[in-house]
Amino acid sequence: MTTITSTTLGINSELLIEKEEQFGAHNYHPLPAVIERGKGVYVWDVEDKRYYDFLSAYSAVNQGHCHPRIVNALVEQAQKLTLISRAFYNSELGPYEEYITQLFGYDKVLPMNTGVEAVETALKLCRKWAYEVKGTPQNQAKILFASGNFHGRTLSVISGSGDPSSRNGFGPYMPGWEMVPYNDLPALEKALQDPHVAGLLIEPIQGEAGVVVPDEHYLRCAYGLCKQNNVLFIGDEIQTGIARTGRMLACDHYGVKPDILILGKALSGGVLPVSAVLADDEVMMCIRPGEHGSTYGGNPLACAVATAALQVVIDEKLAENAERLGNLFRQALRDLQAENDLITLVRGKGLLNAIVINTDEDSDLAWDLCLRFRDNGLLAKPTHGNKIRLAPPLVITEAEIWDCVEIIRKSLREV
Ligand code: IF1
Repeated sequence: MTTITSTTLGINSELLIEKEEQFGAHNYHPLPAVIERGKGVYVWDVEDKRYYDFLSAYSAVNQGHCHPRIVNALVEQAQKLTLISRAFYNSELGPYEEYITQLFGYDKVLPMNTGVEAVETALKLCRKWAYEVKGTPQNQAKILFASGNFHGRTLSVISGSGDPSSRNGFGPYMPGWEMVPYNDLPALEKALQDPHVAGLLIEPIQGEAGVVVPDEHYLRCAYGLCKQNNVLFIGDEIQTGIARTGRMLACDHYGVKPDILILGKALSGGVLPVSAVLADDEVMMCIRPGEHGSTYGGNPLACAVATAALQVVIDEKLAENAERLGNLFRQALRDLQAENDLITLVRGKGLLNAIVINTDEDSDLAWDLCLRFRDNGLLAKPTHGNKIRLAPPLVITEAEIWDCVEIIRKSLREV
């Protein structure tokens, strides 16, 4: 593990990091930067040093930090009613449900809070649909997970993960999940021959794997294979959705409409945990009162915030901005790659991008490069050792992109 050393880290930062080390569980290894406030694409640390945020809380703050319209919706609703539970109706839920279902084109929505809860909800829905509609014998339903996936941290979801650090030491695992290789149509076709397969859970672009974009026809054909075999295509757009990749959904690039759509993260603009599962009646009506729920799911605060967060994405044309600036940014990164042999690969879509660094996964080089980025005023973090995700808030301007390209160029020279 790399030691925390820096020329720019102030005394307050050092003290606050020590507190987290001492009193917090060590389930993370953060890059040493202690952030106190944010506005748009910028965040400031406790010493008031300003950074571009190129992680965007894993794409939860697509709308930029502390977007005034979203914060305003939060504050106004917080002064009226925050939580009543689903034991009663509330004034915000119906209008939000109408808005989000019409926006994405589904009959119904089931509101949850964190991303992984929405994934769990989708998996439960898929099993219920298998038994009630597809006619799968009880307890025989299988759901396919893709290799390299990341869908969250619950026991059931890690049971479908191939990543040893997510999975090892937490058994026994949930039965009924099967792994198929990502971006491999023949393997999928073979797996779908099993008549007990009820669903395919898939990220259209794999985030945690290091922004892995599948072949152009993969998702369209995977969707087609699911249809042929009466299997639900379950799209996890928690990270790729809400304009991040240059369309409202990453699936929109490929002309695919998931049977079950899972949203989270930027659905709230990073203000509070809000997630959602969308599906048509044939699937959603398989769940009846008492069979699923959550204390906070569909709370009025979340509904007000999510409505504002989605409106901001549309009104500020963030998908268009992500598409245009993403193309510019990837080209600039490829130019950097040409002049510097530290970068072996540039990949992504819209403003969800990653560079692969020319080392193995155990090397500290990507981490050291991220420390340089930080010292030069840009925050990003390595994934799987040698990949760095570069995903700024979608409100970033072209001038700011060029400024960041300069920071990256400078840091590459220094490392
Ligand atoms: C952490 C990764 C990103 C997700 C997809 C479900 C969830 C996530 C496609 C669960 C969450 C987060 C969680 C975060 C790190 C982060 C992540 F690197 F681990 F994979 F974004 F790339 N589906 N992803 O990406 O959502 O329950 O967390 O709200 O610290 O674990 P959640």
